[in-house]
Amino acid sequence: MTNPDKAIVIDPLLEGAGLRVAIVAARFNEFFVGHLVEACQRELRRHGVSVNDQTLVWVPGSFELPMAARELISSNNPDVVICLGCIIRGETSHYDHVAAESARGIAHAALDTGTPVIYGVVTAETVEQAINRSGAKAGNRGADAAIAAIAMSRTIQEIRELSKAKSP
Ligand code: INI
Repeated sequence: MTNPDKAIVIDPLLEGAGLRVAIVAARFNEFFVGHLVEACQRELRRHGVSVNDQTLVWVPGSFELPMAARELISSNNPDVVICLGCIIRGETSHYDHVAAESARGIAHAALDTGTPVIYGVVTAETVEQAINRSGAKAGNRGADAAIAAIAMSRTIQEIRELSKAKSP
């Protein structure tokens, strides 16, 4: 029911039970991505996402993350897809192309399909930065991605409920 004195606020609890979550992980720099996957799965379970509701798909590199995310959405209809990868700068411009296309592709996958797609890709200038962002000094991007996935899927669900409640 609408209350004229109160703004409608959508700020859902991080409740994972019942959510169907697909993880797409890039094998390139697998040493780091493995740590992201483990932390992501642990965090999903900690928030109630059943192991039976989780799918894990490996792709060759971060460049391939968007295509697999889109395919999972069209064939499996998950509540959310989490993309995990690790891109480390080398001596050529390759890093820039892979980093730009994976970020752009992940954003488009979400915007074009209406299913949240979470960007859990570590982009690092050095191996040390990659170590720190995959579980050492600067947290773990995989765990952060799990939280973002639950938050976004619940938020999108609640926004959709809102528009249903408003329609005549
Ligand atoms: N893929 C990554 O995930 N991380 C990298 O650091 C990386 N570098 O630096 O090359 C990388 N390249 C592979 C790329 O993602 C594709 O798999 C490949 O180009 C085939 O399409």
